[in-house]
Parts: sequence; structure tokens; C-alpha cells
Amino acid sequence: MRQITVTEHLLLHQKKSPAATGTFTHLLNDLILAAKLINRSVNKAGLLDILGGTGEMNVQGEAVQKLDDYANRALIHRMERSGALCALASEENADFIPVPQKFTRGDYILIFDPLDGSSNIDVNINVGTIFSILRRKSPSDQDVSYDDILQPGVEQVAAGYFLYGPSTMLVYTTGLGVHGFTLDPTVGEFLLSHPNMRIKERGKYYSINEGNHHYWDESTQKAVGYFKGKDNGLGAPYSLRYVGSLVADFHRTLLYGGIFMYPMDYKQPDKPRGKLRLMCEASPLAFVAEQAGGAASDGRRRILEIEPQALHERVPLFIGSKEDVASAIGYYR
Ligand code: P6P
Repeated sequence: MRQITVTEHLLLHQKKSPAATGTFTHLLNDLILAAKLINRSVNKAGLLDILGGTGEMNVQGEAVQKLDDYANRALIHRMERSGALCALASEENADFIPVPQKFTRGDYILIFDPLDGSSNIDVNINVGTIFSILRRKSPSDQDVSYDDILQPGVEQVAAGYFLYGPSTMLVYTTGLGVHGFTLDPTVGEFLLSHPNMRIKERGKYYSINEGNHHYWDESTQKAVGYFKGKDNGLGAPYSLRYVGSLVADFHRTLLYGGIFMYPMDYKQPDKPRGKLRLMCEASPLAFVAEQAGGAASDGRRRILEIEPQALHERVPLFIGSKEDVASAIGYYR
């Protein structure tokens, strides 16, 4: 395959997209630079003694790992200088971050999970960066407010993720299909490796933390039982695959088909609505899933139509092959 860079792909294939402006291309290339810095540290984590926690807790009440602290700082530092953003919002920060006046500002808003799956860093399991790009709603000369930030997923201009693993990948959509790029470390470029990614109508894998079985409601236990059941009418029980790193589990689901589920559970009464975050995890991955022909639901609503009430709002997530998601959410009606 001819070597196509992200910039070339945006110019060639995304020119119809409202996102394919020079500013957006510049934004995505700055995001790529930040990801390369993160990738370098992730690859050397064991050697640079930046494994392990910092001893602090983040806004989610989770122990902050050194690498995800580094990733968060690298993204904020790079992206607030991109000239394309008016604000950023990170899974690691309680509030959104307006781009300081001293920097050139644009009309885009970047929402991100800097290093998803960070609890797996110490055991060398894939981790990733998930990003969502919105356009502000208020005039450029006004201060950014939560009205600009709390937009439903259908308003996303672009979304995607970086996956740091055996190879480092970028998968993104601007609303014109899903495209995968693989980092060629010899030249330091992400090159098109998976054009027009499509997810099967139905797969053979279900992905969920079965250890939460006793904390699920009856609908969830029935939905999971359907995929693993002998008489599910699907020819055979599905195989269970669960990495425990959302980006890795989602990427496999995108490539092989099937369903990833993180339903609501009653393990921690103070988190009654599931573990995953709407704005920096579920919504961007739902945009990718739908653009690849899949689906994403919270069990009752299309993820992309949920109006966020808070920046760190959590939702149950059923995402993957369209028919598998439909089968699962049928148990919640
Ligand atoms: P559990 C990682 O900490 C994460 O946020 C996601 O990447 C992953 O899907 C989920 O949590 C795993 O959660 O409860 O199965 O360990």
C-alpha cells in the first residue's frame, strides 16, 4: 500500500468533511505529536522508573499512575499551544481548562482520557489515549462555558484513540468513515494501514468483567447469559475476551466484531451509573463504532444522543456489532 500520512489522508479523503480545514489538520498533527511523546514513555516505562503511582488521587478518586500524569501534562502542554483550541477537558482534571489568553486560540474543544487503562501499565498491557473534538457554540470573543463543553456526542467534529501496544496505532473518524494508521517508528509517521474500517454485523466475542456478576441487575445477567448460552440461537456460545483496558477491548471488537459491555453495577453504591465516562470514553468510541457500522447504547439510549449533565458523568456502555448490541439492549426494554 502506498504510504499515506494522516495529513495526506485528511487532504485526499476528508476534504468533504467540515473538519478538514487547515486548523483541524494542524490540531490533529499536534495531537499526534503528543501521542508520540506518550508512546515513547510508555515503551520505556520499565526502564525510566516511571511505573507505579504518584501517591496522589485524581478527580475520579483513582490512584494516579506516573505515566498517566505524564501523559496528561504532555497533552495539555502541547494542545493548549496548538492555536486551534479554546478549551480542553481531561479525565484527570475536575474542571475544563480554558486555553490561556497568552496563546492563540481557536474554536475547537478537545476532551480526552490521557492514558486509559493506566491501571494495567505495570503489567505491560496495552493502554491508550481517547479523544473527542467539539466546536464551541458561543461566539469566539466570549469566555468558554460549560454550555460549550457539555454537548451530546452527535455534535462531535472528530473522535478516535491512540493504542500503545505491539504497534502504536491511531484510529479516528471525522464523520466520513473510520481510518486506522500505524506508527512507523523508522520514520516517526503514522501511515494509513486500515482504510475504511467496518465492524461486522454480528461477531463471536463478548467482552465484560464477569467478576462483577453478583453486582449486576437481572437484565444484565440475562443479557450476558444470552451470549454465553448454548441455546442462544447463534450457533455457538460466544468466546469471552477481556483485557481490562477499554481501548484494547474496543479495538479488538472493532476488528473482530462482537460486543463490549460495561453495564451498571452495584459494587460501589456511590457510582450507580457504571464506571466509564460519557464524554471522554463512551461518546468518542460510540462515534467511531457508528461510523464503522456498529452501535453504542447505555442500554436504553443511543450514546451519541445523551445530553451530558456533568463533565465526568458516567454511563453504562454496550458497544460493538450492531446486531450484538441490539440483542443485549433487548433485555433492558
Ligand atoms: P474493571 C481501566 O481502568 C478502565 O477505566 C477501562 O480502561 C477498562 O475498560 C475498565 O476500567 C476496566 O474496569 O472494573 O473491569 O477493572
